[in-house]
Amino acid sequence: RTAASDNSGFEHFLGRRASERLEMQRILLIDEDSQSSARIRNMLAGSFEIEVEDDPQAGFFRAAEGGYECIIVSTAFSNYDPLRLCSQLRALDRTRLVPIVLIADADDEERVSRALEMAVNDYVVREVDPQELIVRLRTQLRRKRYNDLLRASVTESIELAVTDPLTGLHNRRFLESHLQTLFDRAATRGKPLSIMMMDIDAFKQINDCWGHDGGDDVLREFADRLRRNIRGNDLICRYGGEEFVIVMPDTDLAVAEHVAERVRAHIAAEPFVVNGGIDAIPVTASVGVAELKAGQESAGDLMKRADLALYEAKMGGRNRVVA
Ligand code: GH3
Ligand code: MG
Ligand code: MG
Ligand code: MG
Repeated sequence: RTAASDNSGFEHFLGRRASERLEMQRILLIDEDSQSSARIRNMLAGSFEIEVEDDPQAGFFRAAEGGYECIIVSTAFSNYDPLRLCSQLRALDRTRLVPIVLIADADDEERVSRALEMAVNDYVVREVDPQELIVRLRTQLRRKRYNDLLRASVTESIELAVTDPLTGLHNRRFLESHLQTLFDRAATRGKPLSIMMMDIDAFKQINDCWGHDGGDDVLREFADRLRRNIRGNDLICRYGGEEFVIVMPDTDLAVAEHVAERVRAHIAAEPFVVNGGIDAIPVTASVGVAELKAGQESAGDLMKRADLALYEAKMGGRNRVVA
C-alpha cells in the first residue's frame, strides 16, 4: 500500500531526492575469480563506477576507507570465508550501513540463507542476467540513499532543537539536558566544575536606543566574543534573552573567576559595531561565578548560586565579576 507515503510531503521529498543520480555511484566488487569479476565489471561499467579487488582482505581494507555506496562480495574465495568478510564489514562503522550484495554459485543455497540471516541485503547467482543485476543494485542504492537522507534530516532536526537561531549557540534546552551529565562526570572523576552566568547590562536601554535589530546585532557580537574567549571544551549557552551560561569542566573557582574577568574585560574594551557598521555601542556585562560542591548539591543548586552571584554583581554596580 502506497497511500500513506503519497500523503507525506516529507517522504515524497526524500523519495524524490533519494532517486536522483543513482548512476555512476561507487561500487566495490570483491571477487577472486578474474573471469567472473571481468564479466560483472563489464555488465556494470556503463551504469556504475565499479572498482574491483581480487583479494578479500585487501577488499575489506579498501571498503573500510569508505566512499562506496554498495559492496558486491563473491562467494568464490579459495582461502577465505565470504560470510566472515560480510560480518567484518557489518562490524565496522564506515561500512555498517553500506548494502552488501552476494554473488553466489547456484549450489550455494545454504551459504546464501546464512548470509541473508546476517544482514547481507541481497544476492544473485553468478550467471545473473545483467539487467537483473543492475535493477537489484539500483534498489539497494535507492534504499541506502533514502536511509542516509532520513538520518541526516533527523540529525538536523535534533540540532535545530538545541540551537539558538540568533547566535548559533546552544540553547537552554541543551544546557538542561546536558548539565547533569557534565556534573556526574565531574563527580565520578573527582574533577572540579564551574559555571559562569552572564547578563548584559542595561540591555533594555540598548534596544530602546538602537532598535531591536541593533539589540540583535549586539547579541550576535556578544556570542562571537564569548566563542573567541572561551575554551572549546567549555559549553556556551544562550540561556535567555540577554543571559548566557558557560559551563567549564575541569575548572576550579579561581580559574573560572580569572576567565570570567578576562571575558568581562574583553566585552567592555571595544564598543560593539552594529547596524551594518553605522553605530558603535559600548556594552558591558555582569558575571556570577560558582564552583560545584561535588556530592553536596544538584545542578539546580549550582545554577542558583551562580544566579545569586550575578545578582550581587548587578547590585554592586554592574560590569563586574562576583565569585
Ligand atoms: P540589567 O542591567 O539589570 O540586566 O538591565 P537589562 O535592561 O539588561 O535587563 P532587563 O531584564 O530589564 O531587560 C532585558 C531586555 O532584553 C528586555 C527584552 O526586551 C530584551 N530582549 C530579550 N530577548 C531579546 C532578543 O532576542 N533580541 C533583542 N533585541 N532584545 C531582547
Ligand atoms: Mg534582567
Ligand atoms: Mg540585562
Ligand atoms: Mg536579564
